[in-house]
Amino acid sequence: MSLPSLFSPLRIGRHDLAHRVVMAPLTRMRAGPGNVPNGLAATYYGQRTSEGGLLIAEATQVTPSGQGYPATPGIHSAEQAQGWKKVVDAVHARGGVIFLQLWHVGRSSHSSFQPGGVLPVAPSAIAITSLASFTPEWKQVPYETPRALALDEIPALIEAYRDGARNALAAGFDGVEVHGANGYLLEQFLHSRSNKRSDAYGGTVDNRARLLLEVTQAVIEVWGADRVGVRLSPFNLYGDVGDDDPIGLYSHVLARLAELDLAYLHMIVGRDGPGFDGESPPEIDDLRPFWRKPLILAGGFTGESADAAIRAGRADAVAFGRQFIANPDLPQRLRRGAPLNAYNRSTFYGGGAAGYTDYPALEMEG
Ligand code: 8OZ
Repeated sequence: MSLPSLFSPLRIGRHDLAHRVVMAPLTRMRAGPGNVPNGLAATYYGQRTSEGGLLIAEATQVTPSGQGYPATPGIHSAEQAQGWKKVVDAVHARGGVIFLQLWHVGRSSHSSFQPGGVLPVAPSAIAITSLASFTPEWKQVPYETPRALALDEIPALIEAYRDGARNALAAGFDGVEVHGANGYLLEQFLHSRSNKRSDAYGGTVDNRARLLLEVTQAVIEVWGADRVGVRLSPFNLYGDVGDDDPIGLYSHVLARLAELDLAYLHMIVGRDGPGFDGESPPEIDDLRPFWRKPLILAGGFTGESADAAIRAGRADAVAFGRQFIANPDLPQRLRRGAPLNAYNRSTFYGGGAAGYTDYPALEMEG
């Protein structure tokens, strides 16, 4: 089994990749005190590095108010940037390319995470009702009704992403990915179900896309467009988002992002959120005409289906999540057609080395 399309080189922006098996950004909730990535994180990412392979580091809050889960890493303090530098060094030592995913959860938070214990912020004062929130103590509680951001608060939010982008640059990353997916802040602004604003950031698709585009522009000013990617989940409903007309919205978003000359666009094919096991909606391919630069797809692919998607021009690279958790040497295994380790969902979030750095690699063959 050789999977020739998956194992062909690809240039994304400023970087040459040796193959197209990408490690998806994966929340693991194992950061240390101060939400600093610890030594285990350096081991974990180092283990998952292949020569010329792209890793997208887990969603990382750009500001304290952007946190909504326990022990997720940040990129707003010098200590966090130092912790990330150890991760980056471990990946570079093995010849890998690593981007950091810049994150703000918006209303998917709880006042117990917020500085001063205030309510989380959102485009509109609409609570998530289909899910429970975490607290910093790992309790599950109902989501609160968030506070709608005032128009004059939005520039500071954009500056938080810019600062996070600067800190990621100082930590030595190779690029950054703007998290515009999975029901978090930027998707709350994009989708009609969560954005009921009547100012310049709500209403028309132009207005709902404005914050994503302004944040992406600010990040580009730090990094250059050829080291910036954007992740979207056009059909996502997780986190009580969802759009009345996803093709109308995202054809606009992609056309506008295309003007920015990004390194890549990264789209999740599924309808659901973290860990979905469903079928890909065929509509994702309806968006392909609006994006001709490198496209990464993610969501339930196998080596074979990834290779076929690339061969068919549906994608240029494919990101793997759960399989990468359980298989530190996933690219080598896929290339050889080797069996995969099964993943253990109970150790996805929180804890230490178990289910994090103790999945075995294939024994090296002579
Ligand atoms: C799983 C648990 C918490 C957050 C995402 C950042 O889905 C996440 C996430 C995943 O994008």
